[in-house]
Amino acid sequence: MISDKIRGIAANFQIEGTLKDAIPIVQGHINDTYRLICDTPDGDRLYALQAINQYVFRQPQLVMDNICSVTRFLHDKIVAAGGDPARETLTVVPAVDGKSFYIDGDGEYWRVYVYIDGASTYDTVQNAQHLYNAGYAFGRFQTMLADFPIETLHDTIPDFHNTRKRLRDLFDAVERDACGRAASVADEIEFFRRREKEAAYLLDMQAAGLLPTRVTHNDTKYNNIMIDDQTGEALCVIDLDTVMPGLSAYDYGDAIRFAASSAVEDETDLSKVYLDMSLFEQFTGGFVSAATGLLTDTEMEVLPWGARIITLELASRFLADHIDGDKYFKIHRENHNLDRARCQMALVLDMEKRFPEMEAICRKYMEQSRAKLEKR
Ligand code: GN1
Ligand code: MG
Repeated sequence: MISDKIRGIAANFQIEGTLKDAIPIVQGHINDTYRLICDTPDGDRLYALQAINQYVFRQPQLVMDNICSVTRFLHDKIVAAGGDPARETLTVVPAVDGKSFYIDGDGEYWRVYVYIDGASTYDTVQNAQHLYNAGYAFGRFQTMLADFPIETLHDTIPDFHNTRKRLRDLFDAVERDACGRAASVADEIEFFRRREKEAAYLLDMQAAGLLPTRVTHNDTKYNNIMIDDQTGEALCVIDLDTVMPGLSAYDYGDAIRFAASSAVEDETDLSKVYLDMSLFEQFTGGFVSAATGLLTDTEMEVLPWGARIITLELASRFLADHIDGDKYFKIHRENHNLDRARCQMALVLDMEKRFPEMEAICRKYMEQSRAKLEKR
């Protein structure tokens, strides 16, 4: 069943064939997505239709500008390398008027991508090789964008990974206490007060010129990688909404936070939540090997900090949203954002415990892949 609304919206895009189905797909905490199936003489054509969440993205046209310029750039690089751009990067399908989005009667912004067929996303890691490949793909994503004109990117969510400010935002939410929830999470709030200084560690290094600002993805969850059903290769990095100038350690770290955790992001049994070191190792091996030659020594050295701080940051964002009344992240049950915050806090605690081990693993792969590069 296709609703009249979705049919009307789809008609405003340059899609091929006749729309025969529109299936809602549950994906991410932010945007609403449908898979469109269109009948053409050459068989079905698949598309992803998405409503851009305007509470999160205040200027959707700037998000689309970034996505269009980045995917065009990647397209050309992939072609030059002899790859298949239709499967290895997102392709924006223009609206009938040529724009990269369509605004419906309610003022909602919609966009369409070519749906990449024969590949899947996963919420949990199916096998170690997939994870190595995902690490490689996120590392390569940065490498491919190393010479992208960074000054042309819009800051679509200002201070997105400004961890110092994220913690301050949490403390402001506590002050406002919009729903009267702050008192019940006093211990959690204290957890962040004790970590205020280290939250700014990487930002301070960036400000001091010790870490370069790169074109980064900024939302490197494992389910933002499409894995080829046949080969198991990490085919395509998706969800480019937050491509912005950022720190490579945060891209690495956010992927570790999600994929190398022993548990799902909202696990309520905290005894199940820890950093799985064998998953950590797999992802790190892939990422470091793709990023060697690009990342500086200092960037490599701080990768474990990226994981620890980005996990702390997201925990603070979930807790702030819980205190504010669940306005930002979609929730599926009562206290969902609080559960998510507690789970991420448990992961931070475990990373603190295992930190020397994390550093040793990163160092090992850095040395290995540097030796390989020198031999060539
Ligand atoms: C959101 O798009 P999605 O749902 O994967 C969020 C990320 C968080 C993530 C946590 C724009 O990402 O920053 O890390 O949830 N995206 C935005 O699962 O805020
Ligand atoms: Mg996203």
